[in-house]
Parts: sequence; structure tokens; C-alpha cells
Amino acid sequence: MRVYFAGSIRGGRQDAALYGELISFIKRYAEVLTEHVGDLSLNRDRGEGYSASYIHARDLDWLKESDLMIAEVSTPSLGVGYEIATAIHHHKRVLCLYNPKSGKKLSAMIAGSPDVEVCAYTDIGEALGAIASFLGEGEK
Ligand code: 6K6
Repeated sequence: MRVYFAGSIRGGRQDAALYGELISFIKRYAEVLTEHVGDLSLNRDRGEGYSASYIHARDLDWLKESDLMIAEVSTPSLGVGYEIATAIHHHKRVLCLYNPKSGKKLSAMIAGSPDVEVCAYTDIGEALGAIASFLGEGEK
């Protein structure tokens, strides 16, 4: 199973270490196509050295190749919102993980979407449990 993990980059990297932990957990069960999202050396100013058009085309190709998307949405990000909408367009299953204690309100366009599953969590164990169930449903 191939997973597209989405998390904020230019929207802010305050949750980058958390993304890394979630990605490590997902990798026990599936291939993660976007492991770099959890890379602490990737920050708002320094990417992988590719042009924006290259990244856009590459990431959309990966999204199309993926079986499902897991997005951490506590830090609002234009790119993550765009990726979620694109995943819905391609009929991918989408799990959005949101920590209400982040201090950010989740957009109604995600919270109210019938096409995504939103998991509100306050500790990482709950997020990992939601991921395990979501991946398990994909195997049925
Ligand atoms: C330049 C400097 C720092 O980062 C960059 C751009 N690099 C990116 N590399 C890979 N994926 C990216 C990059 N920028 C955005 N994305 C994709 O959009 C990822 O798959 C993330 O899930 C999402 C983050 O969007 P923003 O709007 O928070 O950047």
C-alpha cells in the first residue's frame, strides 16, 4: 500500500517532528511516498533544491500513484488543502489528523467535507490508533 502523507511546509514547520513520528509509524505497514515532509532539515526557506514547478508535478504524480492520503492538518497550509482537494478529485480515501489544542481552528472546508475522515486527537497515541484503523480498512 502506498501512502501520500501531507503536512505543512511553507505554512510553518512547528509540527515537523510530529510528522516524522507519524511517517515512521505508517512505514511499519505501508510505503510512504512523501517521507521528506517529516524531514527536519526541510524548512520554510530551504527545500530539496528543486523548482516549484518540478515539485508540483512530482507531488501530483505521487498523489495519483498513491492508494490513500493521510494529512496532518493542525498547522494550516495552502499546499495541504490543495493536495486534499486533489486527492478527493481522484477518489482517494483521505484521513485528516487534527489536534484541537494546536490553537488553530480547522477550516470548515475540511471539517465539513463528506469526502474526508477527520480524527481529532490530543495525544499522539490517538493519532496512531486512527492511522492503524484507517490503513486496516484499506486492506478489507
Ligand atoms: C521550498 C523551500 C522549502 O520547501 C520548499 C518546497 N518544497 C516542497 N517539497 C516537497 N513537497 C512540497 C514542497 N512544498 C510543498 N509541498 C507539498 O505541499 C507537500 O507534499 C506538503 O504536503 C504540502 C505543503 O504545502 P505548503 O503550502 O505548506 O508548503
